[in-house]
Amino acid sequence: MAAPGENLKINGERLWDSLMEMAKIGPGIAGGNNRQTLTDEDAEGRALFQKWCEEAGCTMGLDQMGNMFARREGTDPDALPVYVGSHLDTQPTGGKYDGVLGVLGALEVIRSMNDLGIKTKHPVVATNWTNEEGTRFAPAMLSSGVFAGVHTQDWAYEREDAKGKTFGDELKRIGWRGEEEVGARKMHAFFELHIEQGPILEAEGKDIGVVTHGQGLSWTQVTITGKDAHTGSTPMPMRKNAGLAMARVLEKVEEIALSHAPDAVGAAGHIDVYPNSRNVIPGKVVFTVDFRSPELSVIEDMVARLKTDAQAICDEMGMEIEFENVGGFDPVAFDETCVGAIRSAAERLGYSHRNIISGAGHDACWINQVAPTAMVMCPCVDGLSHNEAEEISKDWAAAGADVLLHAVVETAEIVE
Ligand code: HGY
Ligand code: MN
Ligand code: MN
Repeated sequence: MAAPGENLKINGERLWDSLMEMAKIGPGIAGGNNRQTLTDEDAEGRALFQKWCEEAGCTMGLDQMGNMFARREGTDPDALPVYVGSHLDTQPTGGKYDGVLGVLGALEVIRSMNDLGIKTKHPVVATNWTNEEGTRFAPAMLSSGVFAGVHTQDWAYEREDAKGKTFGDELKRIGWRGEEEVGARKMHAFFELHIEQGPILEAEGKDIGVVTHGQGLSWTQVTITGKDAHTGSTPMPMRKNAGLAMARVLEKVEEIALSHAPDAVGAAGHIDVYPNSRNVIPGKVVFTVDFRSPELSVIEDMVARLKTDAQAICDEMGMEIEFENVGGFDPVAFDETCVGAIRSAAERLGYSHRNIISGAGHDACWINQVAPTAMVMCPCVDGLSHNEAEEISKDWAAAGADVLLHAVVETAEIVE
């Protein structure tokens, strides 16, 4: 396939302006974003994305999980499209770029193709996947998972948030449930631009991460049941303090992850304490242990040891414990041809680059099961993400989108 000339570049100012415009929707309290999935703010962001896509001449498709597909026609309407995108939903204390850079980077690719008068054989489709974060409705990457056949749509629709609202009801409430069958669309390839969400690229002074693999993850929800009691009048030996048991289990989580240093990681980000009253000993705690590693055998070992060690702690303290897997996926190896297109684009454009394994999960990890898929990453300041202070530079964003443009246009086959 003909490769684009090195002079083909996106419009970095326009991309940055679009990022800043989208960041105004669902603002956080410290300069980032709180645009959680299926909220009114999510709906507002979707409408803005659709408006911009239609202004760029795209036609918008919408499936029954609310996944958005903005199609730019190719010269061969029967050719399978090249999809490119990420997610617009954010963490409650999220940054302005996690996911959003990939969706608006995809839009910028289409806008630049229009400016440059580029024709391709394959159509190009800018994509927004619903509920990548999995914060409000677990698990993460829910809708790309349904698209890839990993989850059923009925199961996804029944996912409940902390207030007992279901995914299906909320999707209908915000008016973004489409009619298209989820997964019916077939792809020639899928590309995702994403911030690294880690410190490697910035520390090494690299502009581009060529993502060869994504590490796997496992989310185990743990419920420990002790006994509510008065924090003042209950003698220490008589207590069944579920909060204390959790603290001992979380110490084990740290120990287990460190035993597989340097690649494995482990923590609990979701913790609910009941009744969560200042003068009541917690009778119940529910928390989710997030283990990750590039090696499946390591993930399996960490989860097994969590269960053994946590059960022993609760047996000794006379408490009940339950485990439930609430999400996860095996480590992924991305498509070598697509990864090659990313790497040769970075070389052609003169951007410094290195191979990298994604520490975070992405929609690309599921789409990799149904289409040739690859990711391109840009650095982020101090490797910080899932924090309102998440920051990137305009140049990093532009370099990532330039590489995305080249990989997409090459894969979609330029028509002279
Ligand atoms: O959990 C993840 O890795 C992604 O950010 N949702
Ligand atoms: Mn993301
Ligand atoms: Mn995220």
